[in-house]
Amino acid sequence: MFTLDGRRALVTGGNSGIGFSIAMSLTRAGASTVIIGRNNKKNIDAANLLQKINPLCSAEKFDLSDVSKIQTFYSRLIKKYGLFDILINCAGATVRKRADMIGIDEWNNVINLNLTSAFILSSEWAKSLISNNRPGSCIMIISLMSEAARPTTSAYGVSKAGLKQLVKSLAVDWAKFNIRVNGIGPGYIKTDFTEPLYKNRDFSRWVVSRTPLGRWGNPDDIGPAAVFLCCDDAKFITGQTLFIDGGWLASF
Ligand code: GCO
Repeated sequence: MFTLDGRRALVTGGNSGIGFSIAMSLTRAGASTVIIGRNNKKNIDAANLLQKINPLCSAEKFDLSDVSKIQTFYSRLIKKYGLFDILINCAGATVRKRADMIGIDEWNNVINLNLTSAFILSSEWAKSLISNNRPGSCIMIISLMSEAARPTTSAYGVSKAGLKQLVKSLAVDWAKFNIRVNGIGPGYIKTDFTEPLYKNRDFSRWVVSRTPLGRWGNPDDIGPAAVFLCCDDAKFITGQTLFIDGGWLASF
């Protein structure tokens, strides 16, 4: 059960944190995984770790917020690696400022990377599968901020709420091609991304007391769910978002 033997996976934001945990889990389950990241050194370090499990794993440097270049980038990618059965959209950014302090460029940057790039890349990915009559599984990485707001999360939360609806829209559009689209909504997870949050003692204590399971999450809490959603045992699951949040959304 829960095998991804022989599958090819693409993970954006895959060189650290949640993306890397997912890349590792997919690879351990049998997939050959290509990660996309902006930082060359982090890409190489992550790819080295993945290659210890599967030598076919690899990393590609690309900035997904450059949305007009995604189409060309993706066609280059499939010429090099072949089609991808699995796509994980994990690349993301935030601007932690009160709404009236956010500049238009900062807003656009978050929406572009978190939402628009995921839409364009997923569309290119689906097109390549549809024209080759191949099934596929895509996962969007959402957030608690698609459901609830905290001060300083407006751009980020709007992008994630959009992404959660995109999961449903794409799932419905592509179901007839046996292309499934689901979301994973991580709770508060300790990564580079949340470092400013967990290094803040008051905030960190708030997370622990607010989370029924009583702790911050780790990236390793996320990877296995991606394996499950992508494998054939989940073949009737599409359009769903699974929150992995220690019970955060279930309590108030
Ligand atoms: C932020 C956000 C993120 C996540 C949170 C819950 O300020 O960057 O709140 O940290 O959304 O981890 O999913």
